[in-house]
Amino acid sequence: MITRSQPYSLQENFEFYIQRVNTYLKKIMGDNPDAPYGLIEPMRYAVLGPGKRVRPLLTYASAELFQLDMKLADPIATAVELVHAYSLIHDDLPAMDDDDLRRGRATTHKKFGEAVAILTGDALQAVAFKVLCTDPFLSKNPITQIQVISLLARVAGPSGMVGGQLLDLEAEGHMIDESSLENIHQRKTGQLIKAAIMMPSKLANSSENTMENLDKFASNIGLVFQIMDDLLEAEQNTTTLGKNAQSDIRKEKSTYPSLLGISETRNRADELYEDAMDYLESLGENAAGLRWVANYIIERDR
Ligand code: GRG
Repeated sequence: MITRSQPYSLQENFEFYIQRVNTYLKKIMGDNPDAPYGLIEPMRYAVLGPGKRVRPLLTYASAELFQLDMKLADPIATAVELVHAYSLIHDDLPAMDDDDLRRGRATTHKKFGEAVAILTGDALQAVAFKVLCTDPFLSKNPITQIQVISLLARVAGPSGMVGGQLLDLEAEGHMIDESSLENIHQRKTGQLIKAAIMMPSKLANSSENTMENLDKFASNIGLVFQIMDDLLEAEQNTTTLGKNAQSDIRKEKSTYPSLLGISETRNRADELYEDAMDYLESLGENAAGLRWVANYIIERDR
């Protein structure tokens, strides 16, 4: 029988979950005994910095929806954050977005050098998959464990995040239409966010209807996340964001604000958010955590 082992619901105490994933991330960072210190230090720097932990929060909220034991959610939340941390390191590299500020601090390549930053990203991606493959709780059901691992591999790979990054690079300096931009955003950002929500569903016996509604919610909220990222970058200052505002303009990237203007972009995010909320409607009270994180995503200021 699967039980809840956490004392709080997410919407009542999201900080509990942030602490929970941070504890797990710290433990995992200390769990590479043969790795050179020259790699451990930048790995810790990139992972344990002050990120918002939105993806882990979505994983825990989704686990709440399915009333899963949170011990099953820990490795998923950790793995998704490790893949995210790796993608930020590589995204900031000179060959990519060439940014020097991330989470209010020097980017990993600025602090440790470019070669070490590349290797740090590579190492984090491998550690993410090691966590999922070796976790004792997930390993109790190898079939669902493989489903979780496959989903993360798919969204992180050439059809997902890496493919999205390539399309994003190719689009620099060109004006693209809204559907091409949505395709890039979904691959580059949306799919990992969606996976953070859908991976716990692989461990639950849920109806087709629940899965369909959750899937649509997850697609919408993944896109809302990146549209809000575009909007914040256009409107917010560098200090609040902890990364360079206006970086998209410098790179001549198409963004929702550059295509639609600020107020239409806000409307688009609101519409997608409202639809996302409608999809959650049928999922009942246990979806309260997902509602809370979705609301945070659209209300956030950084
Ligand atoms: C293999 C060369 C190579 C690249 C990997 C870099 C990459 C593929 C993909 C980049 C995907 C990417 C970084 C998308 C941006 C997503 C985004 C909005 C990041 C910011 O997320 P937040 O706001 O950050 O959650 P914090 O710092 O709070 O964790």
